[in-house]
Amino acid sequence: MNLLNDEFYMSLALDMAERAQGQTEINPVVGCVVVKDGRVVGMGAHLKRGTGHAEVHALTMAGAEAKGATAYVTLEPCSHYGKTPPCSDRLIAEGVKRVVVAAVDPNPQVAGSGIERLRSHGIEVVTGVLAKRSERLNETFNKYITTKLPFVTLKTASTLDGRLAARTGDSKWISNAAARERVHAMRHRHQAIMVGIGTARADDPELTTRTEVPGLNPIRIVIDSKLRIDNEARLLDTTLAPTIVVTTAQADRAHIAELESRHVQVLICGEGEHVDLHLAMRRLGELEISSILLEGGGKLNGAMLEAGLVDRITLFFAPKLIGGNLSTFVFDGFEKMNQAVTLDEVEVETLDDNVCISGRALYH
Ligand code: AOF
Ligand code: ZN
Repeated sequence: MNLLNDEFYMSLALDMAERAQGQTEINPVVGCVVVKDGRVVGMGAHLKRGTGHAEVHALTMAGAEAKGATAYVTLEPCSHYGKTPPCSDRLIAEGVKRVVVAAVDPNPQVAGSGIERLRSHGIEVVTGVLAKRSERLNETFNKYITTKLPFVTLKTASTLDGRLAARTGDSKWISNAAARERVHAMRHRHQAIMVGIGTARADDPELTTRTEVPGLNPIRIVIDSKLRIDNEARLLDTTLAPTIVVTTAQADRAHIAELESRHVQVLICGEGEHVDLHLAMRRLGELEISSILLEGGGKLNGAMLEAGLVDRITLFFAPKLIGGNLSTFVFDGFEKMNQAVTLDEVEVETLDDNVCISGRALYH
């Protein structure tokens, strides 16, 4: 990456976008670099929903230098009035000569119209520069803006034989320190974290982000069909982060009232024995939750997988064998191997002696 070309500046813009992952809520992460006569004259990133877009920050920094410059933007400049005015109009008004774009904005309100608008004003537009990297950074946004459903990343930390605890339930620790640190960074990057009631009762987790420097805590979601959550559970302390408990119409009314009095939001999703997970995802989407880190346990992992609701699978393996039957995925299983959920675009990484395997979930 030392050639002075479009990719050189675009990768700088992508680096900025990458560092803002986790802090833009339902908005995408976007970076922008403005270059004039061989010098960077402005840089910016979208940092918070409702505040300036990347282009606005970069153009403001560039000031008069923006005239005749090239702008590198990791996402197609917007063409609509959202919480902020259209970036394409601002680029036109500043007299930018050339715009280089990584990915097209899948938002139906934009979807190519930002690029069209620039071109119709005589601006040269180049698209697709490092597009894959930008699309990967915004995979949660890309799903949410087109479906209004949260993007679900299923994460497990298990032994090599796929167990998430010893047979007594002891699970501290399976993963090494590097893998655990990585999981906390994933919490920072997701808007919400979700567990089943089994895990909530067994581990009494806090589900906060504990990293070397402070990160953002995700909204905690507990799937609790029979409303068995303990009144003393740490998850009910909403001073740390908001908590949503998802249950069914069969749940005890007095218990619901008790949770609500502690500022826990209770969602009724389904009339039957179990939470209707499809409905739960729709309701969580309506609450503007665009990304969920699913941290199990085995039953909820199995149910979410079986329901086809998982988008990315990230599995951390420690080089240990423990036996027993506390598995990372508990469900009846598919009948034939060709029905298996497979991982697409697989990435493998070693973290000291642990291995992380990640990919997009593909259903057949
Ligand atoms: C850009 N540059 O930096 C971002 C863009 O409500 P608003 O005004 O913030 O608009 C949000 C939409 O704008 C979002 O859904 C996406 O389509 C686009 N985000 N566009 O040109 C940016 N963050
Ligand atoms: Zn914009």
